[in-house]
Amino acid sequence: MNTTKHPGLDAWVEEWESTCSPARVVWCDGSQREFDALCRELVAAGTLVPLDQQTCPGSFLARSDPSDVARVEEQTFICSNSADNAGPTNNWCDPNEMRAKLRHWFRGSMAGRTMYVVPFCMGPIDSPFARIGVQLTDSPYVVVSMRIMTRMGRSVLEALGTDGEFVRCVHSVGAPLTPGEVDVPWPCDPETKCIAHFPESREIWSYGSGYGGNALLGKKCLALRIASVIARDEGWLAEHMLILAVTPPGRPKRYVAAAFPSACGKTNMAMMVPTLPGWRVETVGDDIAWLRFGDDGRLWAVNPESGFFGVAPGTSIATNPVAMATLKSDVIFTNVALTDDLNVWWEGMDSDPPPHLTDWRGHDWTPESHLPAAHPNARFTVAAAQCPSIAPEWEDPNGVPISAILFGGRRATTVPLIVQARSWAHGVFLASTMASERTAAAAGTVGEVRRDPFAMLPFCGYHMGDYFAHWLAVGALGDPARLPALFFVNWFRKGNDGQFLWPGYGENSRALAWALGRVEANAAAVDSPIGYVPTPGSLDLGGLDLADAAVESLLRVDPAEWIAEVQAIKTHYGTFDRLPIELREELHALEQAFAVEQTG
Ligand code: GTP
Ligand code: SPV
Ligand code: MN
Repeated sequence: MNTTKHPGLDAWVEEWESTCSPARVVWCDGSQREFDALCRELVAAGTLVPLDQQTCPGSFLARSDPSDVARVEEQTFICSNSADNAGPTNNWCDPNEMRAKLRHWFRGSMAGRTMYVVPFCMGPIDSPFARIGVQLTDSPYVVVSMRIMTRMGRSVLEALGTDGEFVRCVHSVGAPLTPGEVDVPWPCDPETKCIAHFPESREIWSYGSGYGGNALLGKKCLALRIASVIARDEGWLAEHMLILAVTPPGRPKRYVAAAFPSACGKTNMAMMVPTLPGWRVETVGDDIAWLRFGDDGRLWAVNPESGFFGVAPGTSIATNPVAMATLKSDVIFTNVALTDDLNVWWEGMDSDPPPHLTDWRGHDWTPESHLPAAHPNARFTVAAAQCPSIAPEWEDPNGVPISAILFGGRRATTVPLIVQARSWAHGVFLASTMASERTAAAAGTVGEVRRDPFAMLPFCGYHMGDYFAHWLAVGALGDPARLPALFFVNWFRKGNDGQFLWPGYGENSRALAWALGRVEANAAAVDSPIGYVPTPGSLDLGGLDLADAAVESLLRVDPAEWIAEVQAIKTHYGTFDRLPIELREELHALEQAFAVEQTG
């Protein structure tokens, strides 16, 4: 067996080898050659289907097991030493109990398979933000995905040296092979899955799933759940945010981060093509941001990932041409539909589907079929470097300085297009009340409104009340003049006809422009009980065919809706045993403001 210069790493790999009993162990070097060889093996195994090499060079389609299509929040655990530290929004299990249970499941779980050792780095390897992980996995699909999504391979082992720290990540699809057994294209454990995090020892143990955030452990598990704990301890922030650069005509470039829940528009916004003439948006990251203070007192952000694992359905030339251009080659598509000429298709790509497709389950599909051809959580995995709008500075080891942070979810009612918080604490309050209609990104009922504070409900590795306190503390450390301005946004408000009031996508540049106008202190606003709302005249709506009534509805702070919202926020806050007093005060002030408005 290959051994490194790092005895701690070697010993850990040996320990898991003896638990999981793989047929062999392979140390990944991260080379193109290794990637190509793994893709060939995956094609031979039926996991990957090569797409047409003229139209989609270097691209493949994978179809998952129907039981394994999204993150499994019910089976995701924060195993902190004390249940109190996981808080009311996380599943908790005693770490010793969880270790014993999972050890038992992992015993022999890799039989007949290869155990890959995947050293990876989140953040540019030369960045002070960078964090190293090593993932053991028996899924070659995960290995090739990790090579796209993270900086992976030999250079990471070199950076680790003889005693460098790394997050220990163990992953098995939970499908051991008996001698002579024929493998299936997407091995997993259809019944039993468990994603366990041990925040104190910085470990991740994932069993039974090969899909997305359950299995690519650098992403949600390390860069959000474990990193949020490290960030709390060290005074920085690990967030479910996109990062973009925006350059208005004749004005300097600025950087904006935005937290939206899963499948609520981060990838789209990060790749936005502004409809405002002369404006330019460049992409820094589409899902995760790590933010910390620079020496200049501003908050600087890096994207810890090196690829996009983006939602396919709804992506089209009309909605996201930059993503479509990014997907020209070298993509791993998962759970999209396949055309008869080996191209991909999904709902929302074209107005008319082709007459025949193979759907995400591998079945024949025609436009008469009742089920979607692509799974609603079908995704593409692609290198960020091949995105035409990628900002040249996206890998800057120091990150980029953030001028504004937007928070938003999918709300058919109540929440206006954009509101600016009055202060950092008020912004923390608004973000703590965020809610969104559930999407297909996680198992559960799509459409139901749930509170998703900071878009971090499924991703905070500790007590959400402490997380709010941490945000307040970060704000208190900063110079208010240098902190990013905070905004609450909603692209998804609907009219009485049930249709979206706002066209979204590139038109969101109009809200972005107003936010920059507020940062630069020249955009007008109305002081409403929930914060500063644009005056209709302060939003640049030139060239947009939008009725005055629609604009009024989009910007409306409806007292009846907000009085109901205040009650819903009280219920939400009632679930927290630890809630910073400042947030209760903000809620009280909001309730009072509406009471005064009603009587006054
Ligand atoms: P995760 O990767 O799950 O964290 O999601 P995300 O926040 O990056 O979501 P993404 O940008 O992939 O968008 C998900 C869905 O929302 C897609 O179907 C988009 O077409 C749709 N969407 C994105 N932006 C807008 C918008 O401005 N308006 C409307 N109506 N839909 C949007
Ligand atoms: C999300 O669900 O927010 C994602 C996809 O970005 S996954 O990596 O599967 O969590
Ligand atoms: Mn996400």
